[in-house]
Amino acid sequence: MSTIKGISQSPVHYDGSDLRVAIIHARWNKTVIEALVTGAIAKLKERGVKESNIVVESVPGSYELPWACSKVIAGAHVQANSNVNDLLGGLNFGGGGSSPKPASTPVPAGVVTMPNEPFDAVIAIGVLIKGSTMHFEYICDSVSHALMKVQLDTGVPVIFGVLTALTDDQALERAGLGRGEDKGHNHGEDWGLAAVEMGSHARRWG
Ligand code: DLZ
Repeated sequence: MSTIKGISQSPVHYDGSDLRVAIIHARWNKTVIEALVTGAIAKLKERGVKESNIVVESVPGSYELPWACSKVIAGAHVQANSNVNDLLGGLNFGGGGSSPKPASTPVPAGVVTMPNEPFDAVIAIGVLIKGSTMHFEYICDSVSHALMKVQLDTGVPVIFGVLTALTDDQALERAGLGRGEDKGHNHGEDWGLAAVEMGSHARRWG
């Protein structure tokens, strides 16, 4: 059965060639995170955002995303890799393997100091998958509220790239990695487009 759900395309083609965008991603549930970050970067670049204006940083889990977004927006002394290819190669989960758990300290491939220029938008990417305790509910609730607070407090749009999935399959399908015939849709792509649109709005609306 077809669905009526989903975002409709904007009538305006937003140009990202002048925008700076940060992607902050959690390292829990690596396979899904990698696909989402890759999808977001692909759409940022498709809309003209320059590689040198895309900064990717990671934190252990989704719970850390609001603090990291807030610090990155404030221009804290974070380090960023020199280009997106380094970053993609170095989404940097350490080790390899298929463990859904967070990996060890990121490898600092091509690290440079992030220029202290403002970001037009930040994309916070995490994948929360429900377990057998209440942990999931608490993290979903606090992270979604805190990310909203960060964007309202700072005035910088924060794109809500946090999947809150009840099952592994739900998470995989929302990253275009579904195990069935229908692979699903990569929501990271939507978040990349949303960042360009909201970054453009932020420029116009101040
Ligand atoms: C602890 C935890 C659990 C159980 N599940 C997830 C998850 O599914 N996705 C995710 O991004 N993070 C998870 N975490 C880690 C927390 O977000 C956080 O990193 C730790 O509680 C440390 O503050």
